[in-house]
Amino acid sequence: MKPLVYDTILNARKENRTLLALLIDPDKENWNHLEEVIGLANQADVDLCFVGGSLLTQNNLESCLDQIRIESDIPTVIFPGSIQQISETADALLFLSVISGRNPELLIGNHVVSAPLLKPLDIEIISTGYMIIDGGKPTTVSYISNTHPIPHNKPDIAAATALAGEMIGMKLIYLDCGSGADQPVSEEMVGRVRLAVEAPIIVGGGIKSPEKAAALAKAGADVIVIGNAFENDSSLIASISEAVHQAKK
Ligand code: 1GP
Repeated sequence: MKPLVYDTILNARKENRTLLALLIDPDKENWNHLEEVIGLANQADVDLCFVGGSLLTQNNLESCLDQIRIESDIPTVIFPGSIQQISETADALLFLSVISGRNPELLIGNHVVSAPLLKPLDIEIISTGYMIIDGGKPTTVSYISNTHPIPHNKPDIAAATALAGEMIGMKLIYLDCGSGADQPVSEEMVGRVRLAVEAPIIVGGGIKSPEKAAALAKAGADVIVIGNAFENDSSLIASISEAVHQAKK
């Protein structure tokens, strides 16, 4: 039996290791490329496979999860952009509350609608305080969420928001500049959030190099999430995986 995804992340945190998550947007991948990417992720010991997107216009979530399951043992985690993105084929689902924003639907409304649908499913639900950080340009998530991102240079706001999320009971904190952001979350912000909370911290959005991934891991990220950079250049999977896994050694 596979270990629970949350336990995997918590153990990494306790052992001072950072995990790498490959983000697959089921709308964007063409299937041949997906096979290659999953093969490279297997070889590079990628730890988690996040699946989802802020705006999915095709109905590919289920087939994408199926394909990953056939070709890999990497645990799959739904990173839902909407309440339509639910499937029992995944190992876990991030139950996201957009705590950086003040949109009641994304703080509790969608949760009320989706909780009864999730309850009967055999899937691990992980409550996650999701924080959208300004990454230099509007991203799909900042537009679709109808919220203001936390300014890039305001680590204190990020730390206070993460602390509030943890006090409310959220088990993970996710700092995200959004898919394809010009600049990722700063090391300073990750460091401030690290000092503020005990909960594991996920960092994503706009990370494109092994150096940046390693720097964010050293600053305190427990999981680094990368989508676009791997989609554009799958050879980065091996080098970024090594950089993330070695960062705290
Ligand atoms: C976005 O954190 C993810 O929600 C990953 O972003 O696609 O820019 O790597 P990228």
